[in-house]
Amino acid sequence: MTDTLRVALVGYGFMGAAHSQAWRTAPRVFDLPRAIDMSVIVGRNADAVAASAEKWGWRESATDWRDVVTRDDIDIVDIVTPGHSHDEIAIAALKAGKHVLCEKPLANSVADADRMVDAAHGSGSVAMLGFTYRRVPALSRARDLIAEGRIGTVQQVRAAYRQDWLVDPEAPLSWRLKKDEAGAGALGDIGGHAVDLVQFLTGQTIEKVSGVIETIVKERPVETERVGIAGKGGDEYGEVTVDDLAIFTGRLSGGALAAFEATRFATGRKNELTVEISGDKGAIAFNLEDMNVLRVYDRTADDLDQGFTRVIVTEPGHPYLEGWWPAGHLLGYEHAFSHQVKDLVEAIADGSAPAPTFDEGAQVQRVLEAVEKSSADDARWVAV
Ligand code: SOE
Repeated sequence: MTDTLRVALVGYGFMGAAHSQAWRTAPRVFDLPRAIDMSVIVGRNADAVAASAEKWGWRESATDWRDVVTRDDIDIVDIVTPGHSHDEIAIAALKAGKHVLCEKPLANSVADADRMVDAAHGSGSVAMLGFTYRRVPALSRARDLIAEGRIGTVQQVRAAYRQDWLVDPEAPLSWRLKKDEAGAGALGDIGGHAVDLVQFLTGQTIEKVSGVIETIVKERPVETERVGIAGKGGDEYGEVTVDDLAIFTGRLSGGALAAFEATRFATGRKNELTVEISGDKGAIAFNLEDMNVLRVYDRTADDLDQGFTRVIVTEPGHPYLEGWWPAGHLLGYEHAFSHQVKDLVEAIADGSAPAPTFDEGAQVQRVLEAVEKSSADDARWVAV
């Protein structure tokens, strides 16, 4: 391996844009132990991927990931394709000795996820999963506070990821609404974030679940053009094969009960991810729509002074803030992707395993699959 890490990005949709920006920005903002070369971006449509290469700053473009992941001049394969192709691409890249960054979900099924875990274990390479919200500074800070015991014993958890981009029944049948490509609907796409965050923040795993998933609009216009996440539809209709909405309960390994919601039908909620962890000494609360803020409650404070404190997580001492702006100058959605690149590059340089690992990704898939099983059996409790 050279001192420069040469990156291949497989995929060029919404996540392709986010990851490209991070590969470009992270080395400019953070003092990384290795230089980055944005070597090649891969996609099936030659013209479209060439245009993305030009726009986002990749040196070349290619149409076949199989050729690219075995190239001698590539060190890292970053996978941002839909979930159904993650296992094949990641396993081939790991076999070829490459480090892998894979967007969530790890895979569309537990079986595929387990094969990826096996490939990662035997590889000697770094394999990291892109549950990027862990690297929003306010959430990284929340994790530290909980680990330090600031809220005491976790007694109750609420996590809800709410969007509304499918409320319109004419919103087209994009790949995110097809089980064979996306694996699951709201449950897998955004419920997975909620599950990962609760496990990350509490340091506990979800051991059993009970829940219901539902598809509200069962047929939609077939997508004719991909634009953003919603796309454009035509006159032909096709079946929606994933859930629109999931509501479930989980029992954490420490004993607390957690309430989860993942929906694309929360009218008016564009991309609201809320997490609240309540303990016997205090609580933390976070809302992605106000993502620089962490609300912290201290039950040990004087009775007359109690209340949630609105902490603005932009101090240079807060996680990841050392590279950015003076205190109080806010960060946004894209910054966590640069933090992800920073942690990946540092882990490659020092030979450590960056979280989330593929094992953690497979565990999230187990939780999601258990929710599907529970829903199919009248919300019975299902062990993970
Ligand atoms: C679409 O629902 C989506 O882009 C998810 O796929 C992402 O993981 C989430 O960050 C935002 O919403």
